[in-house]
Amino acid sequence: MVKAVCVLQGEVKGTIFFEQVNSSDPVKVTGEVTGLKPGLHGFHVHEFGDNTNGCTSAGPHYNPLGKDHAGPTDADRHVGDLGNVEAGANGVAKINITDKVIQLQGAHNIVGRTMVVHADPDDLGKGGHELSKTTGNAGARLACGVIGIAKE
Ligand SMILES: [Cu+2]
Ligand SMILES: [Zn+2]
Repeated sequence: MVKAVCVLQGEVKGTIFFEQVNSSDPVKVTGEVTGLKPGLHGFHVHEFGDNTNGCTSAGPHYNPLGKDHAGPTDADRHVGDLGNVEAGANGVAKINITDKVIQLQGAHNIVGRTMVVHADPDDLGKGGHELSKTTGNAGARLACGVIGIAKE
């Protein structure tokens, strides 16, 4: 079992937990983000674990295979494409995602990269906007944090 954790800091706050048993198993992503506008917010792993100039320094979506941006269930997607989280009327998004593409070990390891939550919905590559195929047109980076190795 490999465990990782990410503390999101910025205009909103959150803590995200990651778990993977073996490299062939899906990764479980749990946790919550608070202080959001109700509705959908893009949620991605970005390439760099660099927050020196805020969330901007995290670079683009983690995309080691050079694919177009898409949704988490699409066959062709960025490794970092986890889709959206949804905040309720209280501004809290509870996260409970199982993903078969991100990894906590091996080739597509996301440990050391940055998790970002966005101001707007991710259109999953289907919005027809000029940014749909790169970012899902998810807008500003509200909060981010580097994914690190968890204590246990
Ligand atoms: Cu993003
Ligand atoms: Zn993407």
